[in-house]
Amino acid sequence: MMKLYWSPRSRSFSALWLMEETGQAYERVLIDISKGAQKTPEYLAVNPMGKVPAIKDGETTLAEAAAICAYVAERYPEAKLAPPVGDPLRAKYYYWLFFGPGCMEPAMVQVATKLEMNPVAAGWGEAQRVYDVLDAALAKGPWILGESFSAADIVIGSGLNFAVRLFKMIPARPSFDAYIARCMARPAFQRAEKIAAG
Ligand SMILES: N[C@@H](CCC(=O)N[C@@H](CS)C(=O)NCC(=O)O)C(=O)O
Repeated sequence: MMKLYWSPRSRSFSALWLMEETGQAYERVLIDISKGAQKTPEYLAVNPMGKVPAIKDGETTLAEAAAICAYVAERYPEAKLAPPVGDPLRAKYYYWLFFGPGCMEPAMVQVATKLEMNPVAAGWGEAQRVYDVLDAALAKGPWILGESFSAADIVIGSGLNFAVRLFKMIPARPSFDAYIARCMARPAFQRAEKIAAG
């Protein structure tokens, strides 16, 4: 059974939501980051970055929420969390999986810390443009790839839920609010929220 290392009220939420979407049994291992459990030698052997989430599948360990989304989606194809290889949607699926940690997350941190960056040097450019691009992509919906929900929605939906709804780090927009509401309506999201609340 796959193990998920997680901590309440953290970025582990996306991995919890993901595992709940698979419908597969998994074991949750609490790594309480408020108590420093992420820096023990045992946990650093799982994720040398000392961050949650991480997973263990047999002898394989993996961290980074978006990488976990990509891996688990392929591990459990019956959950239909990724367009199959050869499907034209696969390109956009990769785009949004990488857009999360590559553009959305650093833009959020930049806005929260009021850090001035040269937009040409910053890989995510300008935070405003990141939100405009997301806004345009989500305007139609219901999901980031259109009709089909995928693990990319777990990456993008968790990020927007965190930045817009929970921490109000970036201004709400109608497309963001509607998308977050659709994510929140999913039973797997609701189960993950219950677990993540600790
Ligand atoms: N890039 C990582 C970030 C994970 C991360 O920052 N996790 C935070 C919790 S939200 C953490 O483990 N912090 C504990 C620490 O840094 O000591 C991912 O996307 O999974």
